[in-house]
Amino acid sequence: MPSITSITGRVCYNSRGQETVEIDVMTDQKYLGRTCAPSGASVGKYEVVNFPKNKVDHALQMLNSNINKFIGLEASDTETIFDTLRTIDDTSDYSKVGGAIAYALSIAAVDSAAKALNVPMLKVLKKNGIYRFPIPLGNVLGGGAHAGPGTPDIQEFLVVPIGAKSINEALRMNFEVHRELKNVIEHKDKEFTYGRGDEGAWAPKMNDVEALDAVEKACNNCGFKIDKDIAMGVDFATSSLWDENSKSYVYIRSGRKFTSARQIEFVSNVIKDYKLIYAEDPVHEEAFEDMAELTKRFRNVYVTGDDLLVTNVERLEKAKKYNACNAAILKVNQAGSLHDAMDFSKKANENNIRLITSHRSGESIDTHLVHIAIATNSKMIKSGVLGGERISKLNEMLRLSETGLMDGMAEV
Ligand code: 2PG
Ligand code: MG
Repeated sequence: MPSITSITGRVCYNSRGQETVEIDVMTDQKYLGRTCAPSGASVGKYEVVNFPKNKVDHALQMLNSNINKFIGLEASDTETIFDTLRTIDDTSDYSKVGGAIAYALSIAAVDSAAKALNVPMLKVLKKNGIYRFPIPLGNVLGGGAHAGPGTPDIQEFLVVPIGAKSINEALRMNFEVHRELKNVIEHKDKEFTYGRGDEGAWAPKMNDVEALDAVEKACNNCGFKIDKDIAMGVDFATSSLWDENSKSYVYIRSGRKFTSARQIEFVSNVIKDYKLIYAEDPVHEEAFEDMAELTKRFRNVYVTGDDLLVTNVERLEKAKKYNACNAAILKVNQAGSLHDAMDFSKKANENNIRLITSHRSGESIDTHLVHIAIATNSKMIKSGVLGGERISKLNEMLRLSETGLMDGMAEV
């Protein structure tokens, strides 16, 4: 069994050029596992702390003074690594060591174990059974916390290639829509600069409805039948819009202000008008009852909790009590270590809450996300469309399609 022989941490940069940590875990003195911690721009209130006291250096000091505790541990044993992390940091939000260290260390360990065992990482996380590709959600147009003034208030307009028979076809469909969307936007706005947001989605001067229309038009222009070949999805990311003082959703760019009831009607109309298959965080992170109302209204839609759940088992249990959602985002760095996230995925799967494994807007070129998505039986994966840090994950799925391990696409 591969055991950890050395650990090295360093300061690195994410795709937004922000400081983060990268950790190397060496197993049996020769198998290198390496992981860089990502970070979000629209961060849920209940996510774990990324860096203690907001300082990357502080996180690395915490790592360096505790490395010995991890030497000799079995690298594939996510639970023992979690237990050991917990001897250093017993806070519920990883505020002593930082979620970034918990994330990078726990994933790098499994990465090195996979190399030592000479198997793809997904095999270490899920030893046997059926492996299916999650449907790649293509973020083709964006605004909110991921783009600048003039762009939509809504964060992500997504396409879901539901009719694709293979991962390659699914990726091609997403690229095609992204490409055609550029023409659609340019037609409407002659001064379009081809600007893109943090995740590679187009960031045009448009309001939310114009953006929805543009994505729909791009799908049609590509010859894709909406609801059959491709479907639309939206990450409303409404915790960024919610104003606790006035108890309303403030759409600053379009100058609208919605009560909770009006927000539910707005989302319902968007779901119906654009036949959405996917609606993420349509109401803010504390609005369990409003989420439940939407889940009740739209049983065939992935009513998905991201900031609502923050990959946290207790929040999932609360959501279950309210019947608040039928799908959940899985972001390892919201939870801390890989074991925390695997535990969450197990509970979600047991409760028929469908999983969508997701990147963060500030990413690295790491590809572990894909293995985690497959090993957790995720139905979909959010990893963007364009940009090296997005493409790295998409290409990893193509490589995996050559292994003979994979059994087609997940059924949505
Ligand atoms: C989201 C994510 C990823 P961020 O809200 O789902 O798309 O964004 O990483 O900025 O939280
Ligand atoms: Mg989200």
